[in-house]
Amino acid sequence: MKKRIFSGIQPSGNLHLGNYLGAVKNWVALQKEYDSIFCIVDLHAITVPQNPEELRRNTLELAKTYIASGIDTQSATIFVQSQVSEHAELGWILNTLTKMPELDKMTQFKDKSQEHRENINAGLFDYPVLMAADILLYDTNVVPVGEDQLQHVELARTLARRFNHQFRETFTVPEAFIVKEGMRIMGLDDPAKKMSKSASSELNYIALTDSPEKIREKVRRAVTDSGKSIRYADDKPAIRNLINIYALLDNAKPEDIEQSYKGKGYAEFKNDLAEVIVDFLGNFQAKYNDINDKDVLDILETGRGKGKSLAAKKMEDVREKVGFLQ
Ligand code: ATP
Ligand code: LTN
Repeated sequence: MKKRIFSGIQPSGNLHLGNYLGAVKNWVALQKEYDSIFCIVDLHAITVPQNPEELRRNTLELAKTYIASGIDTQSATIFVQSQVSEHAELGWILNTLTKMPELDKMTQFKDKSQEHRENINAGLFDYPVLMAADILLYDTNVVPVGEDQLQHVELARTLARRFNHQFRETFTVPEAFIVKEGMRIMGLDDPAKKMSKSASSELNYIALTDSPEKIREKVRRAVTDSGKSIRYADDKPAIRNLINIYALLDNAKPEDIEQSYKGKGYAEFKNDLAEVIVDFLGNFQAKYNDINDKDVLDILETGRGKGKSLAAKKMEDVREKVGFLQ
């Protein structure tokens, strides 16, 4: 039997190259080898305020993004988290096994509560427990995510073990899967911070929907390091990040790219990088625009059915073990 992967992204706005290179690209690479479930985590998205109409639109657009990126809708399952109510139910039970200090130390919570000072709600704090429920409901073996999610996967492992210990063997203990180069794509305007869709400046990220003109402008204006040469080195974080993006999109090794720009300047490198991105996103956007809403709704409906049947079975076992009347 194939091992299972499970991952998800929040439908909270335009995806950027960091999301694609850190997450979706790896899903596409892994989907043949694994039984794959890809979720659109709308329950997570509402931990920061969402406009209902936009949330609905973003949910459909994210499903399209998965498909246009190459997720095989015949073999993989794509579904919307809120349509399988077991996620919230298991989340509640896992809450009672989670200790406050385990959530208090989460970097994402610290960052997000800084960003949303006016709305530090209990859901934002509890976010990693719901994520653990997502993962554990499906006996997930492997969770492909960007590096920023490692702490959360670690909590899912802890909760699986804790539940198993307290109530007998129930959950598979999952492992994170992280690709080194894609693990953290940094902001184009600030290579010290990760590329983020909630960044304050548009120059931080390249959205998957950006036009060729916008891409060229953003790459041209991306910050660079001191010096003139194209070097792939830790003390050149800006160029290192740009080389990573180039290498991942071109399926090349960063060292080979460094080699081929020996003696050449930033301008030439940036021009070429912009064209690599324009090409890649041109292809992506053509596929995206080809997908119609009706097909996406059908795919999500099938996904809901598959998700529901797996999750319902798991929850029966959980309820029995916890001591709820069946
Ligand atoms: P925000 O920055 O607004 O919180 P986000 O861009 O981090 O949102 P998420 O929905 O939290 O988006 O992340 C979706 C997936 O993309 C996760 O697996 C995450 O690890 C990955 N990811 C996000 N940003 C990056 C990045 N800069 N580099 C690599 N992977 C990333
Ligand atoms: N927390 C993740 C999104 C997410 C997820 C998951 C990823 C929610 N549930 C389960 C993997 C598995 C994020 O912010 N990127």
